[in-house]
Amino acid sequence: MASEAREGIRNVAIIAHVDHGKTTLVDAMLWQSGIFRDNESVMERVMDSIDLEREKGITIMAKNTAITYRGTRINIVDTPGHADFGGEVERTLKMVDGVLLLVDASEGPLPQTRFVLRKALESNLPPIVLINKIDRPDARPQAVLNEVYDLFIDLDATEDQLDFPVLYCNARRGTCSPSPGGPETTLEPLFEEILRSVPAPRFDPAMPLQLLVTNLDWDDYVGRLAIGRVFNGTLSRGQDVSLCGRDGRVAQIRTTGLYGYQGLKRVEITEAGPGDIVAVAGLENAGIGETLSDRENPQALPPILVDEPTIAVVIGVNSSPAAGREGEHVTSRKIKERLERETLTNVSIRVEPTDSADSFKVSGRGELQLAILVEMMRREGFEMSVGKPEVLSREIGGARHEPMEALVVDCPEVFIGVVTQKVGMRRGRMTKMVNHGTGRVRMDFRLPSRGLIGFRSEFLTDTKGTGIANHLFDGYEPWQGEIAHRGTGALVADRAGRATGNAIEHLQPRGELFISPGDEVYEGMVVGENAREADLDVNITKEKKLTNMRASTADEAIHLVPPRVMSLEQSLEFLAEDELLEVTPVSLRLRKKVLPAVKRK
Ligand SMILES: Nc1nc2c(ncn2[C@@H]2O[C@H](COP(=O)(O)OP(=O)(O)OP(=O)(O)O)[C@@H](O)[C@H]2O)c(=O)[nH]1
Ligand SMILES: [Mg+2]
Repeated sequence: MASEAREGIRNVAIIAHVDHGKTTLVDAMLWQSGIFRDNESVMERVMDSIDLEREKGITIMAKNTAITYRGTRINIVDTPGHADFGGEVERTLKMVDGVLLLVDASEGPLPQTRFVLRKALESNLPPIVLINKIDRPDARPQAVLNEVYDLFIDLDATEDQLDFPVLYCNARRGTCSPSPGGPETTLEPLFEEILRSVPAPRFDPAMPLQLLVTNLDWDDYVGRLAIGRVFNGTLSRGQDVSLCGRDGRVAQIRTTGLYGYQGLKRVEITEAGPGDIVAVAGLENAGIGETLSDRENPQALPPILVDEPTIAVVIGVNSSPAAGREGEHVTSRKIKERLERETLTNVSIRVEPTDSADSFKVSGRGELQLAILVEMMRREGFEMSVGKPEVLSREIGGARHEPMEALVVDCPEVFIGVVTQKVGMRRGRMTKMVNHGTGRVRMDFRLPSRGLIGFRSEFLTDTKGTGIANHLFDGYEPWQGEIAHRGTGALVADRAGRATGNAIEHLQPRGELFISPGDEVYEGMVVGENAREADLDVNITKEKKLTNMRASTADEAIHLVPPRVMSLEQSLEFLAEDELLEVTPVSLRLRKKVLPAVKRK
């Protein structure tokens, strides 16, 4: 039993629904702790340090930082809010003794608020509730606080847990207040509250060293770094230790470096004790969920369990005629190695072999998570082919069950009809509808995860970009029946060559094209979407017939509709069963699995 407290340290995680302001709050906490010089230029959302995070404006990986407030070191872990990265949040919670739960003052609790709060309450972590973005003109802090109480009650919070402290924040300005509309000050009340209501780390002095690896990082000088929290005992630089694997094996290792955090920097330290969050070098083979322990008396901590994956794609070698021209890593061996490396750092991703030695089944928490992995690989120089995302069904009691989602839609009243109709077509049921009286409504649905594939882009079109849709995995239910996917066929190139303006002009009444004149195509490549249900083989390389009669110049001008350019996620959503997405560092091409037209008939 843990029996002593290590004063002088507090470990907190910041959790919330996507975009509610976690990373922005960390900025303000860093500034006010005096980590940066007054005139230092620091980019916004500085913790979102990965290129893709900055491009997409979302946090993908949990990251830690540390500040010192009145002599106490506060380790802060910023977590991603998007549901697909829920695995990051789950394991982050292992490192901390309390959480800051942020809730947008206008949007209120959303599906991921529920997910992260449930995980925090299950782990008995005391929450500090921060109603953020109180500067929003549509802020409704009092109502949102009531919704937060309801959520706590709904999650069976104990009396103690219901007694949470609340602060009202403007993370962008770095201010907070004890009451809505009250006087705003610096974040000092927040720092004080952390000291008061987050307990100091507790440990058992009789136990040997135990450090749980919860994250991995890379340093160009020292190589792989295992990041985790020391639960018991002490660890010094260059110490001989045991690494207890998830499979029960114990390896003997010598650590070569030990680092703590100070603001955004990693700093060398000589020793770490209970409650410290540190990075350790020298553990080339360490994986997430493993325990670093005493050399003589190794004692593993309970392994990290995260929710099961719900969606899978098949990733294989690029077998198109254009393969090998744009990428550096093209072999199945390279792809396999890369995918396996991913599973070491990302516990919610699984990789399994398939019938073919050239492709692998990769499972994860959602389309975005899988799309991000593919995007990272293409930036590293990989070429690959990716199949249509499929949900993972399960046998339960002899019957086929499928994953379900809770879907929360917020949109203007006028779109109630179209949204309920579209969700209905995807076998969704409305469970609740709240009219805020502001012209917008909030609708809760429950539908099969399958029904969400391709939903987002359609939803945005249907609500003219004004709707907000959020979803969260919500258990399994018996197979809900067929769901029609894409109601349209593909326009498929029937020969190799270069697309011509002439051919595009003649084909564009048939559907929407994805390519421009001069683009290279191959037989079996999908060049557009057919307005009709069936696929149509087309000659996209046809030159204009030369006639004896010169038409007037005005007649010659061709009118081309700009092609539809789809992102990686949109392309994955578009894919039909018999199609693949060809991904290279330069291009995304849709294609038929079977390329020759004669073999597809
Ligand atoms: N008006 C206003 N905007 C805010 C406030 N806090 C954050 N924002 C904005 O909200 C957006 C999202 O902020 P982030 O800090 O990236 O949110 P996050 O919770 O880290 O998002 P994920 O990590 O992707 O879940 C940014 O455009 C911020 O500038 C606030 O107090 N007021
Ligand atoms: Mg963030």
